[in-house]
Amino acid sequence: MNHPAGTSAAANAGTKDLTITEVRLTPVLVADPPLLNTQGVHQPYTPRLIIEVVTAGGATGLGETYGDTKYLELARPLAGALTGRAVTDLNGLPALAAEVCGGPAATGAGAVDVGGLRGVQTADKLRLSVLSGFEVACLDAWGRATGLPVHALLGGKVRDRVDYSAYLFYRWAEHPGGRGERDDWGAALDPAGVVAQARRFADTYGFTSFKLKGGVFEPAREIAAIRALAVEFPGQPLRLDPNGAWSVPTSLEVAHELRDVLEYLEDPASGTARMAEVAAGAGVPLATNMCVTTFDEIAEAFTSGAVQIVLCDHHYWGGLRNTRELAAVCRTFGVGLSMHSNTHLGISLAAMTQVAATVPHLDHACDSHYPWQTEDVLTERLTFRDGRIDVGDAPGLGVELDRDRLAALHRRWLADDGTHHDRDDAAAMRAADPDRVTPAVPRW
Ligand code: GKR
Ligand code: MG
Repeated sequence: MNHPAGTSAAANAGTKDLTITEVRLTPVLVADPPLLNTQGVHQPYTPRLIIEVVTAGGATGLGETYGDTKYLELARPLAGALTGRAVTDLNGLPALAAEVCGGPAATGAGAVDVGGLRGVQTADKLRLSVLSGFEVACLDAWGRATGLPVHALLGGKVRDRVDYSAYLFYRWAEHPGGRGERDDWGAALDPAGVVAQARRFADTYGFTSFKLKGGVFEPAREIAAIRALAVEFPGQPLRLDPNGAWSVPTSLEVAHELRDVLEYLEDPASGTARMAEVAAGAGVPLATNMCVTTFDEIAEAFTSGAVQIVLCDHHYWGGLRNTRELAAVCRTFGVGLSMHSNTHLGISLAAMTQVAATVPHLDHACDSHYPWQTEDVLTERLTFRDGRIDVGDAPGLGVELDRDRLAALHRRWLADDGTHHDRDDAAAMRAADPDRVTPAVPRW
């Protein structure tokens, strides 16, 4: 990498030529703890892509998205095609991406494997995830150049703080073979471990709602963990998300067991049809970030009553403005809105916070993996206080890139033999336990 120094908002303020002169892509590997899910375990390092969009006026906007190979392959042609366009031309981005990244036919139409955690994936969805990072970078550059926060470019904030929930995971104390970075969280494999983890989240960050990633152990064990959380945090919102690991009867059993304490049950079963069957008898709202992750999937899910809450995610939906469009559709249908998170850094957290601040009926605290990521590419990490992040009025996203940190995480990516260039939780679990068979869905 050979980057010019300086992306400070102050340096960029007042520089109004918004033509894009350069786009820089920097893949990085970020330390990730051994968090468990129904597919397997997080690898010691996870790939992310940092995007920088530079304008003729000298503003540099930051974006972040998935860094796996299939995303990088789409990001490279899009980065090349952006030069000469204006950062304000956001409505032109989807057509440009379709043109230069290839349509579904060119990139392999239909469902492709995605590790079972994100629902059916298509080339369109991949492209939207790539596009989202560029849209955020353009908005950041535009905001820096004009002195406006991103939320102002989206129409203005309706709240000054965004609520987040604690994202609890069953986890091992360390990665198999002691690989990767160490942390001091210890193992969480039973109700007591989950409660201890939740207590630390509450005491450290002030979170008042809690989501447990489920689908790891047999449902009775996960029911016991939620019950233990309900005793420790009476009346506080609790969520359980097995990523579609359960059959319809199992989903209904769990829903009946926990309906007095759950705020919502997230993706108990896989696919819209099964979710609709569960929703009909669950007695607790169902949320999803798996069966509704694109506009095409909305009609069937909403008309069949399969979901009562959609977890928006600007990476999935193609950016901050599409997230607002999703919010409007949800509002129209009386469907609630929450926010999904995957492993991410501070640029994405800033983008999530900016868009969340502009959506009036974001009725639930947002998810964020961020507390699990102790490394970042920012000069200053974002901080949760009372479970919230303040929505500032600094230009753009209001965050600054630390080039040394970016370079260090990029060097790790360069030095990697490819093992961590593509997230694969199932492979990481097989490496830890060669007898492990990747579970079929439904698992229970
Ligand atoms: O990081 O293990 C994980 C999660 O399972 C993640 O991959 C999911 O996308 O957090 C996500 C979810 O809510 O389904
Ligand atoms: Mg989920």
